[in-house]
Amino acid sequence: MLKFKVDGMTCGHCAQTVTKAVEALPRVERAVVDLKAGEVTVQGDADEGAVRQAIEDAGYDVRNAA
Ligand SMILES: [Cu+2]
Repeated sequence: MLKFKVDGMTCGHCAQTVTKAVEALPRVERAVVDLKAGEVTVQGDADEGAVRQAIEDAGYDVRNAA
């Protein structure tokens, strides 16, 4: 499981965008966005760099692994 602190997610639409982008990656079982905490939890065996990149490409800032 991977966990990231992500800046810029403000609403349900953002959560949906990030969830879709991350779940499109290989070896991701599920992505869960916690809007209040500004966190994204990724279940599965995904590559950390690939997840980070997908979130950045979707337009959000990954601060660090939470
Ligand atoms: Cu939004």
